[in-house]
Amino acid sequence: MRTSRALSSTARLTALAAGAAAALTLAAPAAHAADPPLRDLAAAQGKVIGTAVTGSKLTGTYGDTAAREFSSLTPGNAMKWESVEPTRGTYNWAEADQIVDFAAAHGQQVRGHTLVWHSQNPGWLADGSWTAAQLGQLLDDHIATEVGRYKGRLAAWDVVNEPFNEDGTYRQTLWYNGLGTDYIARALTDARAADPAAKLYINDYNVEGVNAKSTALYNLVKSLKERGVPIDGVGLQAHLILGQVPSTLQQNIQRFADLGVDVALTELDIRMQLPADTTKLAQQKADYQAVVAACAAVTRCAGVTVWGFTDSDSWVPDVFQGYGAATPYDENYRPKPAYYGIAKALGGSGDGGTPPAGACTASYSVVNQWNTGFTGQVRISCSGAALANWKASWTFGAGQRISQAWNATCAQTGAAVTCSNASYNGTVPDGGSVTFGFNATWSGSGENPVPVVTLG
Ligand code: 9MR
Repeated sequence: MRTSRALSSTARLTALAAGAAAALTLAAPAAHAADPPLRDLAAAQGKVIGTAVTGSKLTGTYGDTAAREFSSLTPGNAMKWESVEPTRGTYNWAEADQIVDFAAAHGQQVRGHTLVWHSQNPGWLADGSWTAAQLGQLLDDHIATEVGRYKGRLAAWDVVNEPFNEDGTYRQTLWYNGLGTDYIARALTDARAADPAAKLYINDYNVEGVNAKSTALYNLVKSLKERGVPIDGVGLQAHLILGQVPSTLQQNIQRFADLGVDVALTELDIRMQLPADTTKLAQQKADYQAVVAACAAVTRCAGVTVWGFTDSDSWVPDVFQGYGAATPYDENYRPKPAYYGIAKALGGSGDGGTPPAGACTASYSVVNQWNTGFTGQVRISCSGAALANWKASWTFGAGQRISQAWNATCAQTGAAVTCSNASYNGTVPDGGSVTFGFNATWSGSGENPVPVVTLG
């Protein structure tokens, strides 16, 4: 499924740029309020705050932020079967090792993800026709090899991922079809044998609230406990939609805790329809805060992991067309209101992330794209302030050139673009906005971050 991330670069450009968050202003908000980093706030509550990461990105601002803010890392893809054993018997541990080493260097835990799943399996495994005995042996060997490799270095493993359908029946997978429901107990037993110190989890999505699927998971965990099968925790992935945090989240966490297992929110993101605006970002802050607060309220909730900390490293725009902006940082690593919602739920002040009163701000979005170009739009909005004449500037990605503009006069020197008002729209009143647009050609082949627009 790596291919799903390898969308055409123009599609990717749109996916990224369409999520453009509001950018700057005449009076810049501080990048961070007085609160300490999230990992320090979480530690004070006895909780872990984690993020999924991509190994190749762990340098520069991405690496600095991952290290500073988070106390746990989950490899987003690096430990999946197709990543570690693409060809039978040929292993590639490079990215997984890199992430585990990075975590050790920064005093972070690692959640292993994931050992037994129906997706992201190598072709040789997924397409093979195996007897039950062969399949069982493959499962045993895979777990012994991978868990054994990181023995003593990982805090937890998502041993079994996504075993249920929405109605609470078992998902028909390679494993279920070949081995029956017992594949789950077998995988957990194998994992315990390979690393007795790692906490062993079953992880699934749409199990955050009390519903048929989470009740099936509950019944499974209960019966595994009764049978003495090693199970230490449940992972509630929490791929949520704006404004739809389940009202039974805390109650659901509590019922698993009462069974005698830990609970972790393992893949939190909260997607919204693009483009983002201040109202949606404020709702997202409230949603993030509610989710993290539900975990903070239950002693056995170990912590929360976000599924990518920046909108530039999120699976959402690739999979849910028109949706994105799902993480706590924007594409340029600026904390969004959601970041402050997390901080607040972890006992911080949560102050920050909202533009100061009396500011004019500009946001950039791509509204259309084609093979060789795209149409962009910039909206300048004022609240508690006004503009008489405006000028909006940003830096294009490599290979992008403005070819035509409307409602503004634009010029480009190198990658620097400056647009100034037309004769009829120089005034942006308090409480009002002005929008201008442009066409640009595009010949780059890489991903371009969303430009930050500066008003002056
Ligand atoms: O973030 C992962 C993305 O890069 C992959 O393309 C995708 C393929 O299914 O898997 C993503 O992570 C998934 C996770 O492993 C399990 N829960 C759902 C996540 C989002 O798809």
